[in-house]
Amino acid sequence: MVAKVVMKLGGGLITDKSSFKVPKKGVIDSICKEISKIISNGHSVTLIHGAGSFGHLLAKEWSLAGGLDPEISEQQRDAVLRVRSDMLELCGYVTNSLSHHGIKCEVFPPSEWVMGTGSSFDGDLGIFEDVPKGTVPVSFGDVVRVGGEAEFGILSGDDLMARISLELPSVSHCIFLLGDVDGMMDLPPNVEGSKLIPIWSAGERIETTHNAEQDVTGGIELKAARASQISGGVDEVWFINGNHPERISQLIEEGTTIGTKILG
Ligand code: IP8
Repeated sequence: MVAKVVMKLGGGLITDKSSFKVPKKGVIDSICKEISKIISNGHSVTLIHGAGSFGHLLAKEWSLAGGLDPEISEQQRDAVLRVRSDMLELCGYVTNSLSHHGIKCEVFPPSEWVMGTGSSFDGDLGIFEDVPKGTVPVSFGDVVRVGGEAEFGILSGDDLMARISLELPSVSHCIFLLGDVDGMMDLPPNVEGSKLIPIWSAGERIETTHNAEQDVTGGIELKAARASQISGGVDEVWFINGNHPERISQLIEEGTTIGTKILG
């Protein structure tokens, strides 16, 4: 069976979240190598990535998620431009690595085609479908335009995942690649004795720690909510450790792997 895969590289996976604009190039490269394998096996991939320290630190510093604050509007507008340019820079690390592995890609920065935040944003998702066969469309969490006085807001890559996975025809796999954790855990991953939850259904409680100091979007809670929404329309929705990219092929070719399968 040919798989149609929508995949998100988490910001904490591809950047060092606590140090401003430090990419994890080795991790990016090993995932892009895996993507080239998946493409050469005849499957298709749409790629989304998070912001990590290329977006969340400045967005937090200048409260960009809350929209325009007249008292600091000048600094905010400057920060909007910087975050957009930093996100393009991070995306460049991903696309350079894809090219290095012989994969063609097309980048769609949300600042150019999205209006509004959250999963009901406006934007033509058809652009992801219109790329030539074998080309990987790439997009990411970004600062986007919003209507009214707020002027701008933050669109999470998780919202892009939900809309793309549910609205593009016949998506078979929706995969969230996480950093340093095998999937959804029953306790915060840094707590001793925390165990992987192999199958998770919406409504089952998980104990999480969300680092609101670094993260302006919703962390694992938003991801879990979006993932269970997606599982209403896509059969294979998974959280997988992005430090073990071979698990992606294993899931696609063998039907299962180490990770958390999300049910609606
Ligand atoms: O890391 C957030 O995207 P996410 C985007 O996918 C910015 O939640 C610019 C902070």
